[in-house]
Amino acid sequence: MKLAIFSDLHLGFKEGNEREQECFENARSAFEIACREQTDAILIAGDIFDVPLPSPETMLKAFEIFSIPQKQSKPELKISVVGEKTEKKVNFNGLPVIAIHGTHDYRSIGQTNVLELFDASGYLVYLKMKKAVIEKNGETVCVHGFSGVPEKKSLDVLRLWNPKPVNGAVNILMMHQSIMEFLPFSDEMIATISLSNLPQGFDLIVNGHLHWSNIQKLEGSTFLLTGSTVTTQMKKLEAEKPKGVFVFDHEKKSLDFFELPMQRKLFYFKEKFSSATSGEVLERARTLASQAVSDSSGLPPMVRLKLVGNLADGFSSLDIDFKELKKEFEGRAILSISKEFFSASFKKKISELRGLHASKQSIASIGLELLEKNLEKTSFDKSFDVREMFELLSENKIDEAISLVQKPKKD
Ligand SMILES: [Mn+2]
Repeated sequence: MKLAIFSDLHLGFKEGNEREQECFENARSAFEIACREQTDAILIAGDIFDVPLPSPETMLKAFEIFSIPQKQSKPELKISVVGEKTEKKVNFNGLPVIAIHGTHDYRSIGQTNVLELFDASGYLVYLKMKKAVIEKNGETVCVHGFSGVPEKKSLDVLRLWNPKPVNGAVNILMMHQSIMEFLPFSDEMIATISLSNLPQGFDLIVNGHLHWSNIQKLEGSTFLLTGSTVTTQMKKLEAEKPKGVFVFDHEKKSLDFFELPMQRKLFYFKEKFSSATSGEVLERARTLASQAVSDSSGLPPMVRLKLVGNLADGFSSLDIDFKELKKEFEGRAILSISKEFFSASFKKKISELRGLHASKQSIASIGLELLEKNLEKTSFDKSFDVREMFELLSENKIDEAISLVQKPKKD
């Protein structure tokens, strides 16, 4: 059995913007690759839609795109959806699509989401804490669908659901969550699941949500980040990897990647300046944008310019206006430019810090100085021995510090 896998189509992304067709064109290409590669089913790991309530315009285009696999000849296979206490045989047309919801197309419990609508219309098989059992010529693939849940609760919910691989089948877990190892910092609002928390015994774990693709070998398993089919954020990681479709071969347990044709390229530049004039910054931005334009064919590229550093005396960040530059590249590139230049006062603070560093004061003496400075502003000023107070505080002797405040100064 061959399964096409992709994710995060974000249909409706940038509605009303010059990029509004891109999500649909890329989604169309992804479905066409799945058909061309003669796969037996398509798996989509969430965020089919960009918003929970897509506009009728988006819905119409989505139905047109989802009718592409429906026109394929029906593969010789049987699908049933199995829940904790339920089992339902699925009737489908053409090439079946099996999907979970993500974060963008998620609606609260009790509200109907768009995927349920597409499921009821026979366009896809929607899994929410359920598994799809696919059987073909005596072979079975089980797709366990863990639809997106809020990150803070995701580890708890995953443990509660506790998916178990089915014996004698090739097991795929499909999810849509942040994974700690792929984030630059730790925050339980953003991720609670780490690779080590993932359940054992699955041949392949497919995750949507993060928009760049990646394959990582785990013990006895493969962890696949599908990436999105459309670039939604001009991030460095998204610039490095092309968008596409993975094809999983259940016998070889292999993954092949097929790039989407005609995808808009993203160029990411981080440029550091030192004592630059506003003219020099603008000229460099122009050169980089021109370079991106000449290095791409097809759709005008997205160019992300991150300009940092400091400016020459007498120049301020406010002097640099990219309006003209953006106009100059209209129709040739989509520019997104950010500037982070140190201002004079910020530079002064840095030089003060450098001065402190150069004077080689110990952390304790810097702390004592700060405490003295802060006390000067209070009524406690000079009412007790500051050094003694600092020592008590640094040793966490809070009660003694309080009694020091209460008793008069010795000298
Ligand atoms: Mn997404």
